[in-house]
Amino acid sequence: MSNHPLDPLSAAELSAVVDGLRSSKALDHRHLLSMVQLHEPTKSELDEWAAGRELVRAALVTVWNREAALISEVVVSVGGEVISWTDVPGAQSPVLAPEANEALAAAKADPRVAEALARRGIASVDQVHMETWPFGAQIPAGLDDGRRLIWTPMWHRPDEGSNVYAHPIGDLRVIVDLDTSEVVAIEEDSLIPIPATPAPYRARDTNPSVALKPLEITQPEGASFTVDGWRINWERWSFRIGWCQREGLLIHDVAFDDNGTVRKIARRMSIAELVIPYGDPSPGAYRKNAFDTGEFGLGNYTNSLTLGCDCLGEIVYLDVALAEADGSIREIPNAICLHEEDFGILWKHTDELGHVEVRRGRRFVASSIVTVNNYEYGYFWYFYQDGSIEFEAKLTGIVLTLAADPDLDYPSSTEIDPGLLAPYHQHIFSARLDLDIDGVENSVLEIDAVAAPMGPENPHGAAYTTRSTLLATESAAQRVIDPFANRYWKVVNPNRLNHVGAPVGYKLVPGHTTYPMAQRESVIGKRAGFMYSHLWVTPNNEAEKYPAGDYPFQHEGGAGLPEWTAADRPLENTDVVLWYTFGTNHIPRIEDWPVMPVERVGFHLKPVGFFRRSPGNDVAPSQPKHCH
Ligand SMILES: [Cu+2]
Repeated sequence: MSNHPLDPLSAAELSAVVDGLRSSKALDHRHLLSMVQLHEPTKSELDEWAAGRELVRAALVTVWNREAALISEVVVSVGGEVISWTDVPGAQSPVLAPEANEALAAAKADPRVAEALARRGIASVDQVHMETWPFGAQIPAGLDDGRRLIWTPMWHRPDEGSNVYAHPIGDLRVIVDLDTSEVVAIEEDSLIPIPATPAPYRARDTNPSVALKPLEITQPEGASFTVDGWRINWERWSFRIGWCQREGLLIHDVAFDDNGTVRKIARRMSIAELVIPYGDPSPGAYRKNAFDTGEFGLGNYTNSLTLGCDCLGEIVYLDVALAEADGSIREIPNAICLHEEDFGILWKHTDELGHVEVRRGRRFVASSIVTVNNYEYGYFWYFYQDGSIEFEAKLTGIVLTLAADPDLDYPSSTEIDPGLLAPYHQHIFSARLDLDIDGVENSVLEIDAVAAPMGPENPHGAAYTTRSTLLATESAAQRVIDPFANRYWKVVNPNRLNHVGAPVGYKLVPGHTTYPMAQRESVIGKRAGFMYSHLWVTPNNEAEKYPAGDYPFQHEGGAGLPEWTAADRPLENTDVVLWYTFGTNHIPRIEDWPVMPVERVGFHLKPVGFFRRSPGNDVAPSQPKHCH
């Protein structure tokens, strides 16, 4: 049994939940498990639990009835007792692995597909890599009758171990009904040559020769953090690691020990959605607008990490477990990597007498990597000795590819090898940040730097000040970045003043980000409406977890943040949640091929008036043998 209500569900608990559902006869051959997540306690339930009240630990099981085309949300205790059953009419299940496999098998078994491949010089469907993609755009006329459909981009695999993405089959796609595994359409365009330039990247094939001397990270006295179940203590930080089949890595209950006073900073932080809109209108590209979190369950694709490769140094790994759609339990060893790393100097000053003070900085890293088809996403949470927190997504893997019709122009793609295109696209993340700065009641301010025109207020022309605007309602709190104004957003606790009488706070500092290129009235624009503001603020509601709604698959759009915030709830001095949209506009480079070097996007959370001094000044100097 678990020792904390926020611990991820263990393999044993998941088994008991599935067994309980089966023995209650609630589940039969018609059902698949879309998602099994911890039924997270609310803030008040957690407070009651901390005060000694008993709390029923339970799973939230999303069940898909394939015959009735019905989603049900079922709360099942980890003892296997069904607590509640709620149907969600109209909701559609994300793509589930058994369905995807059956759909691929149906596509590959269809003789028309084999014939079409033969016309392209491919003798066997075994030499073809097909993927199942949701319709991220209009479903073809005649097929748009509410069925759950996927389509199959495909690539030729000339040899075992070939990089298939070098060989897209640009003129053939199969559309399959996910629930019945019926091939409902084969889309065959006029022949486009299959790009032929191989793009190997396995060491076996490339014999890479650029090598450096060994770099060993050793911590002879051990690491400076402790892991107690899922709770981490490092330096003055404490927090809990969470994990979920949908969002993957989560962070709970972040606090900082400020000279003996443990001060709350965040209750729950996650990357609640990731959507990748594609910008090439070509037949093989325009529908590739996938919600990797909401339509697939990002956590399902979590890698098992390896020491010395994925992570270096004194590592502690955490294992996770998940329930597959058929109710079997899968464990992922080494799913989450915990370690600390040197991060250069924390601060330094040489004074007028020549005296030097310098501190080396270190950071704690909690990370996890997923592989979703062609792409890898690393989620890295960093905790620093100056009281700041950073999230960084590391994007790597292989860009999606298209075959070029020699008679056409492709203004929305990069040609990376002759006839081989990488379409323009954006990776857009949504962070859900339930911050609790010294308590749950907080307000959010937007801070802009502003310069007055030359005149009595600005006689020398160089004066500037800051303008602080309270984001008092949900409609007022839908904001975009403004680098020219050095804009940031500050979460303050108006009930807690610092030593100079200002409310204590943390600021959200935007990093590199992007703005959606898809039109708002497009299918993806409607479905991912959250993309059109970098910041949203909502009053905390534990039922509001996913910015594009709980069920984005084939959704008509408008769900999630646009829907909730239409209520225009007040936000002042209340329990607020910040939603930060960030990402990158990926105009593929030839140098992103064949495997893209890591691209980084993210944001910082930094204390502003939260501490009395820089917490970095409490950091002791390095020992002399380590600092000559
Ligand atoms: Cu990309």
